[in-house]
Amino acid sequence: MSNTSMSENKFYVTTPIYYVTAKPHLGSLYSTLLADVAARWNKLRGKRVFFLTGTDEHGQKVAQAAEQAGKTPKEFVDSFIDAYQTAWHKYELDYDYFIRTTDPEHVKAVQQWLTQLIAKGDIYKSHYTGWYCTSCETFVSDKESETPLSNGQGPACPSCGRVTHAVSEETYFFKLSSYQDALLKFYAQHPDFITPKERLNEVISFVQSGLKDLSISRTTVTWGIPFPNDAAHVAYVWADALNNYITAIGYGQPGKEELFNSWWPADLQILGKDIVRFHAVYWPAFLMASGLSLPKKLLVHGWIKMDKQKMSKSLGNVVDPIDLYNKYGAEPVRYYLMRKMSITHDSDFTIQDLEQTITSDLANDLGNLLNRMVSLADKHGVMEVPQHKIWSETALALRDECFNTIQEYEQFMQDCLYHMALARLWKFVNSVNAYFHAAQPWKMVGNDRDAFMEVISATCHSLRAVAILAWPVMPHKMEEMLGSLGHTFTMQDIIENLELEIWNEHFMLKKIPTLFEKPEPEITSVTQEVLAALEAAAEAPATPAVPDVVIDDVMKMHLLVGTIEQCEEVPKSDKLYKMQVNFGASGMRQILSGIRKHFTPDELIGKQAVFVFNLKPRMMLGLESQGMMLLAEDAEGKLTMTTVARAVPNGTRLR
Ligand code: ME8
Ligand code: MG
Repeated sequence: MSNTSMSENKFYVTTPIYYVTAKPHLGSLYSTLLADVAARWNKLRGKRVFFLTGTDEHGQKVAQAAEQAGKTPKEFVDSFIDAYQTAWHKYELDYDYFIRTTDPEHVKAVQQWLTQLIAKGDIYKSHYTGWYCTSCETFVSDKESETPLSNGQGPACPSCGRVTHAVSEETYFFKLSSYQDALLKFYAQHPDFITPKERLNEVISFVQSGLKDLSISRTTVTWGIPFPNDAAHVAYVWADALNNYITAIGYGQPGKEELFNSWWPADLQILGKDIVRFHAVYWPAFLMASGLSLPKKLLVHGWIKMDKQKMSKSLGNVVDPIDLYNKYGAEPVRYYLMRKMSITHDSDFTIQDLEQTITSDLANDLGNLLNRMVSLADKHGVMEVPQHKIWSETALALRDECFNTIQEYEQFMQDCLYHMALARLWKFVNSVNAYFHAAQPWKMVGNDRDAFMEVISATCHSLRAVAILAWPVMPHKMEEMLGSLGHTFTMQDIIENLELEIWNEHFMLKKIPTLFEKPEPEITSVTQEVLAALEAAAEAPATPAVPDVVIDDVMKMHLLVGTIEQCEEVPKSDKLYKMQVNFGASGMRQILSGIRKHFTPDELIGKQAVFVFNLKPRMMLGLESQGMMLLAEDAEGKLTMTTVARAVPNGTRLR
């Protein structure tokens, strides 16, 4: 294999390495998950993948936190590593290497890097006077700062707003200023270096405004990599940390040159918008000084916010990924973060939104569709679905939609716009739902077997495409879904095959346990509102025409939320529908309702509505009705379903 084809066929992705001052939180999970999705997506494209993550363990910030905890810095950082690795394993973050900047290989390689740059004249010794923000581990120049405060404290850090402190010490400088032109030339020649583009413009104007040499050593900090031949200095933490991206793949380590050359340059480096300058200015300049190529792309994402503030270890307003894992499982949370956090902007995290997304996108739209299709096939004894030969117009339209989805999804994934990719894919999931309901296969089975099998086969093909496309985001769930279709997941050129596919697969259906459970809500605002209204009604002065009830009367009635799973016309009646309603733990019920003039089955199937669950069963045209659907009638006699403002588990009782 030639060098070029080897490098085209590899994908090296990195995450920031996190300061180990606390356990990981949802923000650190998010960056690492982005890398995992990118890694898996590229595996699916047949690439050789290396995925690196790790921890940033030196510097003043970590040393201070350790001191506050009453531990030595090394004891302190060691105490968190397990929490990181455990969280990443639970979330199926399949990294190839976890680097710690206290690893001896890294320490030695950084020292060698410094020696080399000193010899080259890119590092020189002088004196630094200015401001320092420990939280950002960054020097703040007078140019960037407001007028210093008089009480000895420095101006606010332009990045995080915290107070900076004065620093005046002997230091080694890196000749950043001499790379200004080369950097500007590089940005101009590589307009795609940073995604999204706005961030590149910010970087360009920062560099154009003039670069000063960068202090890269500290004498007032001892927790760091000792400078070669000058033990009074330790490496500035960013000069140490940024190099992890090359030391992890063997840079500066004898015998590992080939390994290094097979992975470098990185194809994708993921980071939050808080650390753009370090990655887009200092890091490329360091690489230029060492004569190394620059990374191909930086993906800069926005922040996850809680109550409008950036979620962060320093603020402490964090969500523990382990709590979410215990309650919802790894893959629903992965889906939520990829679907709802828009990569280019800041996004708010709320539990309500997470639960709502799991219920609607995963449990209802996808899980229910698979379950309904397989149950229907099972009911009619056709678990083996042969190749379908001649497709009808409607099925061909769905197939076209499937092809378009694959192409558009692929483009979004290549551009790292994962939230857009999933939004596009779920539009297709909804098309499949609409197709399935409109086709009404449960009606066909008696009279048109071939049409019935076509609907099952088209749905299987569609779900198979969804499973493969969504695999980077929910690997195990999608493998389970494929298993239910009788297929096994393989990594062999799978996207390319999908693109060529003419829907000639054979399926062997298998019932599987519910793919996505709906989250159990604590107590919903809906039920609280209903309760309040009932109480208010019970207390309000009665109007003469309406008899009083007391709360005991109200509580006699069991009003339950259920999902209408099936809906068929009752023969010999022009009014009645026969519905199968799912009440979760309270079981399935057959309920008849005279609403045919008002709704099509499509408008009912898959919807949640409110039912009187303990109404005495009644016979209607020889069929038993085991409950009653509640409806609202307007002045013109038009009926509307009563439903809940957001999805709740089936069987939830209104009180
Ligand atoms: O900056 N939303 O480490 P760090 C989204 N050690 N992403 C978030 C986030 C949030 N609320 N909070 C943190 C450092 N992140 C350095 C990096 S790299 C050589 C050295 C993510 O622990 C995001 O990727 O402060 C951010 O850039 C990174 O964690 C910062 O982690
Ligand atoms: Mg930070």
